[in-house]
Amino acid sequence: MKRILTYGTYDLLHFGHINLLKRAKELGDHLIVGLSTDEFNKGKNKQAYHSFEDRKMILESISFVDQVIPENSWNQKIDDVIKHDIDIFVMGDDWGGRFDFLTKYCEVIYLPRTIGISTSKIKNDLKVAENG
Ligand code: C2G
Repeated sequence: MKRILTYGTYDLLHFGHINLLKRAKELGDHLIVGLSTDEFNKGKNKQAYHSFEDRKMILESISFVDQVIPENSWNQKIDDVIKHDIDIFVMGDDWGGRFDFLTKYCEVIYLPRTIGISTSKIKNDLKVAENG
């Protein structure tokens, strides 16, 4: 039973997010997502469109997401890896190297980001479309 952990804001869910979660789940049997709280997002200079509760409900509806836990600090990853008995920590490679400190506790894999999509691109494209 391989247990996988990843983190993110997952706002305005798009195919880049789904590609990441799908590939993460394919690495094991149980996928846990640490979902950034609205408070934590402030620290990431992100203002999510959907609230934490709504983003959580959306993620929980994805068949290959097994569990969603709150991410409310940069410093919870080691505790989460230990507490949830994680075998593999996965992030998109825009985070390449940033979480190598976790290699003491579990395998760390950075997966290639999906090119051409992001939540900020969606927001910008909608703004341009609206302004004509
Ligand atoms: N992602 C991706 N391809 C995209 C967009 C996002 O693979 N086109 C991946 C990111 O690399 C990340 C995950 O999808 O692994 C979630 O992305 P965000 O919601 O933007 O999360 P982020 O703000 O990067 O938060 O502690 C870690 C942070 O909470 C990560």
